[in-house]
Amino acid sequence: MMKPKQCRLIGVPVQDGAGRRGCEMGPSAFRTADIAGAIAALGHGVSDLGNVAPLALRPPVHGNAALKLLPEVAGWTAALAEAAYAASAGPDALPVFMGGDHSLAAGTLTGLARRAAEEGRELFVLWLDAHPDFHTLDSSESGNLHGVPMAYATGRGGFDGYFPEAAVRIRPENVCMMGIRSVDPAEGLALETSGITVHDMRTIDEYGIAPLLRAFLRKVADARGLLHVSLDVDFLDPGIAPGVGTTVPGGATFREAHLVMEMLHDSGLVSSVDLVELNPFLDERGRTALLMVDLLASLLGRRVLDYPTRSFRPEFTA
Ligand code: B3U
Ligand code: MN
Ligand code: MN
Repeated sequence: MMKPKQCRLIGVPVQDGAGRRGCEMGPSAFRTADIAGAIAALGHGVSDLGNVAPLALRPPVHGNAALKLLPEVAGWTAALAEAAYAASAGPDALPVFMGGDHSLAAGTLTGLARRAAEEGRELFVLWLDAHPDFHTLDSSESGNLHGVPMAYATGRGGFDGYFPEAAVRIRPENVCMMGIRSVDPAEGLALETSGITVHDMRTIDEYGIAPLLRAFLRKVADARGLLHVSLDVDFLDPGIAPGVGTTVPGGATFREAHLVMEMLHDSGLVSSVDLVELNPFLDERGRTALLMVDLLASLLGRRVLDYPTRSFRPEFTA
């Protein structure tokens, strides 16, 4: 069970890492969907720290001519690493980063890893996404930098001099990806030997999402780790979450996604969250923003049934 938290909302209106414009409207859509009210209704503290602004950096021109807006994304990364470090201070802190495209995770992951190391803990990451975002600056073909944050945060080479130097890298063995169903060849090759746990949709179909997640949560608990959840809208099936620039068929269902969030709540392990890739310009009457807020609410303890019939669950009767 999750204890009452001090939730800190941080808007990250970055769209420079995505191939389509619109993610800069994400933080406004989350606020319009009353993300703060949903959190407060669950008994947690909530404060809105406003939006982060990027630093102005001038990294050298990179040899990969496809890369788009590298100085801008590097500037966001530097600002976010500091913001994430600051917002994660205190035993009950739970920062929620409202994106913004997924390039923001380059900053949040490294800032949170630094915080964890300072507390003598390790950061674990549950990466819920259709994509692994495991490109290096050299291997990206689209040039969209929302495709690189996991490579950067786990210390893959080639970022030196272009992105801010990361004080602490995340151990690939501490990362679990779920929902993966769109992987470029260079990413697939690198993932294979990376040590990252990758549960693609085929694995989820075959085993069910619950036992896969349960195994990872046990690992986090055994290590007394901190757990960051990075939720990309395209983890979800486009049929329920159309408000995203990169729709990939065959995503997580409404039921799978809520179950993940409920299990995360029950684990009591989550210490920070990214909500990324929401593109309100492509959404239908706010339904994707509202669904993302509902998923966050499940993660923070909202439940449908709250009486003893829940004990029919096997782990209660065994
Ligand atoms: N791997 C592709 C596609 C992609 C990655 N992340 C998103 N799309 N959202 C790329 O562009 O690097
Ligand atoms: Mn992503
Ligand atoms: Mn994605």
